[in-house]
Amino acid sequence: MLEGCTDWPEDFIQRYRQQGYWQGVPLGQVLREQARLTPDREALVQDQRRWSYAELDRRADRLAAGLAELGIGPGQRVLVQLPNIAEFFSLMFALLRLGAIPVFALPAHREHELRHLAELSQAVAYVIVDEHLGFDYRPLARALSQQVPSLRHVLVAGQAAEFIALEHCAGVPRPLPPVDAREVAVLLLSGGTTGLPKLIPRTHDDYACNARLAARACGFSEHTRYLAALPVAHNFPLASPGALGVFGVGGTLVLCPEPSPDTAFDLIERERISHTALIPPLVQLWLEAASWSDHDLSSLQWLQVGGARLKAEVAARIRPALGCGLQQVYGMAEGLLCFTPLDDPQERVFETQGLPLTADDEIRIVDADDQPVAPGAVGELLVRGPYTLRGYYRAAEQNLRAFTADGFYRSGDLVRRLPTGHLIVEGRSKDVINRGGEKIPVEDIENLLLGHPQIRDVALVALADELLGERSCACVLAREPLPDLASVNAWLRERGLAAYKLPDRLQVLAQFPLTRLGKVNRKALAEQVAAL
Ligand code: AMP
Ligand code: DBH
Repeated sequence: MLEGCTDWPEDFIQRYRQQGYWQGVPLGQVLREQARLTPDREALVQDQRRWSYAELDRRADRLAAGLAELGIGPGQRVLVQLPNIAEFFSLMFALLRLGAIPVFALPAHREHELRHLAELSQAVAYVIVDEHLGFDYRPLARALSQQVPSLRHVLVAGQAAEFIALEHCAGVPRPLPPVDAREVAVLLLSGGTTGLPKLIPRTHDDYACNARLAARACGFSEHTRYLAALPVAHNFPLASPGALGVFGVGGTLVLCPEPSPDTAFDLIERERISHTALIPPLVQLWLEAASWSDHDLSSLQWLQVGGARLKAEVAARIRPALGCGLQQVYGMAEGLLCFTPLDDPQERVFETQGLPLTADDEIRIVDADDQPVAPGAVGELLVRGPYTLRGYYRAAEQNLRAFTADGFYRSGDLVRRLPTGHLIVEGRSKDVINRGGEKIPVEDIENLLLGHPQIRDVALVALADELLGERSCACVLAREPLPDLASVNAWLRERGLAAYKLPDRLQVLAQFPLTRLGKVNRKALAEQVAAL
């Protein structure tokens, strides 16, 4: 296995193979097989572009040959930062066929996150789009290639400037060395429990299992027309079941450039979309828009919602407003996926985050001493299974804390389990703010803010928010002249922080409430600030 990754123990490997979770088929081959079965069926649609399975397959092969000519090969990491465009998929399959490993950054990430990802992964190439939603990625690539010596190439979808145009990077397809399905296929980003994002190795075997079984749980078939409204670099629309789930059954993926109701409703109507996936704040936006829109949304069968807790009142409004069923999804890029079954009674769909995908997702719900809580009580969810990681990439020290000695991943989520096995997410123990599904690693932002000349000390806390569930408030002890939110956020932006991580509020205080041990009492602090 790739250096810096933790493999499953041999007895688990045998078991997951025997039980058919791991099928020994590399992800590049999944597309090949579908292209053989249904060459002319529409694989993906973006704007005016429509690629059949045969076309996607061919493009991936040509691009793989072009990348090989640049010297990109097995085991090398490539930092990929692309929005929802067709090239995301020709590139992903090209890399998978080469055995090269994409590291999927989100389009919203900026220099602060990207430098860290490039350095940690020692990426040899960085792939961007020229511009998306008014942001030009080329200056970012210039800065990054100067700062990170491992980066040898920058490839650009669109106008390449001094870099290599992705469309010119094509060669004559040739046989490539076989890819081992037990190897790492992709590196996904963790929402973070501490500090900067960690990298999650997902093998061909485990990620194919993830997508295939999720597609089954969601009723995907060759008739599925899935709208990717969330950024496809994220595990939810990428493989849970998302794009990979669609490609595995010969359905059609329709790419949406951004998730506003205007854009998405046009595509749902035009493309007769059957399934899509959203985070909770977008659900509320879509529900409002649907009440005055005259779009025909009648093709929509299922809306999957995950990433943060969905309020039951909002859940209940989905069918009346959008005319489709709701499926709740509780997932993590680290692995475990839970779905409410399609035939579950309404109250369980509204009130729970579903059942684990497989019988071999071993779930433990434990107290602070790692002891199982009483049935039905709230505790931290630990998980082990055929598609849940055993260790973060190059993170030996953090892994000691993030995993138990017997290989369970500590999710940091507080959950309880109903007698039916359904899980309900009640909160979290990890230091992350969940801003409507977008995860903000508290420690990383605090560390940055401590470098601000006017800030003596800082604690980033979550405040309740009607739309987002939570928003972030930077509580600071400050020097004169006292800083304000606009100037602090401008300062953070200059440091290249992704916009969704900027504090929503800044509160200057004279002192922090402390615990008896003298640490900042975050709970008391959040309550104090919420009451101001
Ligand atoms: P990430 O680490 O970015 O993959 O985010 C995964 C985390 O998102 C989980 O550990 C949960 O904290 C949160 N999450 C995902 N889906 C849900 C959901 N349906 N309800 C509540 N929290 C969720
Ligand atoms: O929040 C997540 O990371 C998430 C949510 C729903 C996820 O990774 C998934 C489904 O696969």
